[in-house]
Amino acid sequence: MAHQSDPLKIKEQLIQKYPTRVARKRAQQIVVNNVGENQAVPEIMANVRTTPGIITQRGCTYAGCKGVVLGPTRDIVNITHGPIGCGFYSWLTRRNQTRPTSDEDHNFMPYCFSTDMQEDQIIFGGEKKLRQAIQEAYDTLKPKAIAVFSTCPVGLIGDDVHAVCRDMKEKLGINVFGFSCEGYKGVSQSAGHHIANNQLFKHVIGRNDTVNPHPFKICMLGEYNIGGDAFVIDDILEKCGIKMIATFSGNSTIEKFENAHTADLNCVMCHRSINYVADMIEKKYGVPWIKVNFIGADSTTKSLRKIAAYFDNAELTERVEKVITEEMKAVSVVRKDVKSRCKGKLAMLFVGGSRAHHYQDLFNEIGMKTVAAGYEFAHRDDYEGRKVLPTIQVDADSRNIEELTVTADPENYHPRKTGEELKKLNDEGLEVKGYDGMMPQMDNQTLVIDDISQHETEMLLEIYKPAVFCAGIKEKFTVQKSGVPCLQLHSYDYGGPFAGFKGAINFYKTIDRIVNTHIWSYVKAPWRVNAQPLLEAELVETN
Ligand code: CFM
Repeated sequence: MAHQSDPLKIKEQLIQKYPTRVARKRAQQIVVNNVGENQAVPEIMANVRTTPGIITQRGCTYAGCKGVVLGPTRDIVNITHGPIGCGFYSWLTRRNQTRPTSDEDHNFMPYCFSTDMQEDQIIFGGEKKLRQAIQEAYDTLKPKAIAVFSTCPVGLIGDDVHAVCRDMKEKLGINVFGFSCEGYKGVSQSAGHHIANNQLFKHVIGRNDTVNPHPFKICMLGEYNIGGDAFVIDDILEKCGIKMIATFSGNSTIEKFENAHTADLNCVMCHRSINYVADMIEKKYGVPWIKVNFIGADSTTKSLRKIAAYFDNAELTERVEKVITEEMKAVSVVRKDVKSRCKGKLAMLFVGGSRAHHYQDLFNEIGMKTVAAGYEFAHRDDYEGRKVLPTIQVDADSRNIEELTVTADPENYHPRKTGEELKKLNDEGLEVKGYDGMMPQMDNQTLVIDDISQHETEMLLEIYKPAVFCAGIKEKFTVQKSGVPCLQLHSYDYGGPFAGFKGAINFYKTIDRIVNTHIWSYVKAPWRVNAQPLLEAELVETN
């Protein structure tokens, strides 16, 4: 296929082979970017069901709840109530790291807990076995908290996990709570994030009101410590003199969650997975939130300055600037060198619900161009910006997820800033409670594709031949068989961290190695090596 540069034509090509109805739907999920005045961008269809038969890269609701949001917390025993496969396949595959503070500190992450549901439970109910599993976990490990995650069959047979959790909480005297995060509950893992957020808010956040006297207290929301990213961010903040009360949920503990509402500012890193917690904490406790991004050295600089601007303290600002200057020295040297070899090369990013946006900053820093990008399961606001929230139509699938009604806490609602102060910050350019989304930052004429299919991926690779394709384990090897290197941006393959200044240097070097090696031009898929097909079949007509 000849290289074409008209993205509209390429869009047509991508959907050309689909049946009419499928093509019509995909046409709304594939958009040629066009940034207008006030950062207006075209509308994209997102967070809708994948058409059956299309190979999607999405995960399930259980994965979003158990794997993504709660998985990185080391001292909660997370029990999967369901068949063993659900537990097994969500067992540390995400490379979320943790660092217990001492040998006494619990760390259950290397374990996989499951009720191992069998036919017997499917037919006669699984509540008894769940009760036993909770008891056994308690007797063996004496954890501070136990969480229970429902898988598809649990919802189908109607086990009441919440009633079991309530009983066991009373019996054992520790926090036991459940999640109705059956895999089919939403159109993707995104529903699982929302369910996780709700239950954390209901059962955990706000249980410990002790206020740390530190003047600059923040929480980091939506940073899951993949490949050690949260460690890097923690180090930077510590150098700057900023106190981290809790991270949701990289390297976290249940005690940190319980105390999270005492921070003075929430910094939202992954907007998609955790903006609900940020909103609810603001409503109940008066803690404002800002969007940050620690992926990219320039983005890290910007985010640190945002935090400093919020606290508006001369000493803090000075310290932050000092850290930035020091760290940027090493960054600039490597960046310049790597840029000389990577400039102008093409990148594509199809990842989750925030990284396809954040990592474009890193590519920009070394002069690479993102020609196509998209999320697997994000919503329109992650593409077009939070300003579109009021115009998003709530469909039956979204209505399926509980929307908590949150009001100001009679005792613990303390607005950290007055309305006037917040307005002043906004006027000065520090957008509180805002997120512009991916599209306004992308060039015009680039392709934005929601929930990309395997077929479209293969077409894009053939048309653009990008220098690197960023995705996950499901795509990795088919992409590489087409002669294009694939960097996993979920797990970072075996590498990382990529966050902060040190992570940026690591990323530049990783990309340099990937896009400047020649081996990819020698790769030929087996079916392209042999002129003759390896297998042949004949259509036999039967009556
Ligand atoms: Fe947020 Fe994530 Fe992501 Fe996500 Fe994920 Fe992930 Fe991701 Mo994989 S919480 S939306 S559900 S940044 S596991 S750490 S890499 S798809 S882009």
